[in-house]
Amino acid sequence: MSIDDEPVTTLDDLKSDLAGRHKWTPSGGAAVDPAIVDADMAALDRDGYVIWENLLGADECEQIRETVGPMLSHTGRNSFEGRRTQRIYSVLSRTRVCDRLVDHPRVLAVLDRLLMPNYLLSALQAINIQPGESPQLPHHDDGFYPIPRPRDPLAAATIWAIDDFTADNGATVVLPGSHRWGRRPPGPDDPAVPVVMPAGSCVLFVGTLWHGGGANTTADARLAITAQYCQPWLRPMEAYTLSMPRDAARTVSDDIQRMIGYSIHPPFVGNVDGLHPLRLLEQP
Ligand SMILES: O=C(O)CCC(=O)C(=O)O
Repeated sequence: MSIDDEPVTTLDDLKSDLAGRHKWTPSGGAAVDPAIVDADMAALDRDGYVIWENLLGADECEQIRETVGPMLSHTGRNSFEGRRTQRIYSVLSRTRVCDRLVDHPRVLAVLDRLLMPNYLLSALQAINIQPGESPQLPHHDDGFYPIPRPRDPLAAATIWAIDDFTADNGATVVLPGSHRWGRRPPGPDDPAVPVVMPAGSCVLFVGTLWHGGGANTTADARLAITAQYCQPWLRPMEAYTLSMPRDAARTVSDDIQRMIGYSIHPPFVGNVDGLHPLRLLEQP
C-alpha cells in the first residue's frame, strides 16, 4: 500500500479492521449450518437460554473430571460462591482439557451473532456443588456492568454438565424470559426451571437472564464447567493476559487467543505499545 492510500477518511472508517498483519478472521463457528444457528438464536430470543444435549462424549467428561477433580479443594468464601461449593478459577491457565468447551463451534456460532467481533472470554471456572448446598442467590451475569436494564445482553455464559444435571442435585435454575425484564428482581411467583440435562450437555444463556445454582439435596456432587464471554469493549472478569504465560497462550487455538485478549476491538482497544497484541506471541 502506498503512503497516499488513505484508509481513514471518516470516523466510521475507524470501526473497520485497520490491522495490517493480523486481520480479523472468521471463528470456528462459521462451520455451523446457519439454519441451526437461526434456531438457537430464536430460542435465545424467546427464552434467554438454549440447551444442547450430549455435545461431549462420556470419555471427554471423564477426562475433564479426572483432570479437574484433584484441583478442587476449599469451598466458597460466602453464600454466593457457595459454602458447600468448590470452585476453580482461571481453569484456562491450569489445563488445556477444557479448551474444546471454550471454543466449541456451536458456542462460537451463537456468540458471533450475539456479540461484536473479537468478543472476549470473561471467565472459565469449574463449579462443584456438593451435597447439602442451598440455592444460590438469583442473579444475571452481566449485572455488575452498570448499564441499566432493559437492554441487550453485554455477555453470555455456558454451563457444561460434567455430571448429569438433575432437579435435585444442583442443576442450574433459570427464569425463562427474564432476560427481557427491566430492573426488577425475581419474585416468588416467577416460574423457575432447573436445567435438567445429561452429562456432556451445555446450556448457553444471555447475560441478562436471571438464574442461579440449584440446591443439592442428593448424596452426590454436581460438577460443571462454566465459560463466560463478554463484549470486546468490556473488562473481562478474569485477566488472562496476566494469568496465562505467553508460552501457554501460544499453544491455544486462534479463537482462544483472540478471546483471551490477543485481538483488537477497532480501532485501538487492546493494543500493546500501539501494535496488535499477537505480535507478542511472534517474539521468541
Ligand atoms: O453452578 C451453577 O449452576 C450456576 C453458578 C452461577 O450462576 C454463578 O456462580 O454465577
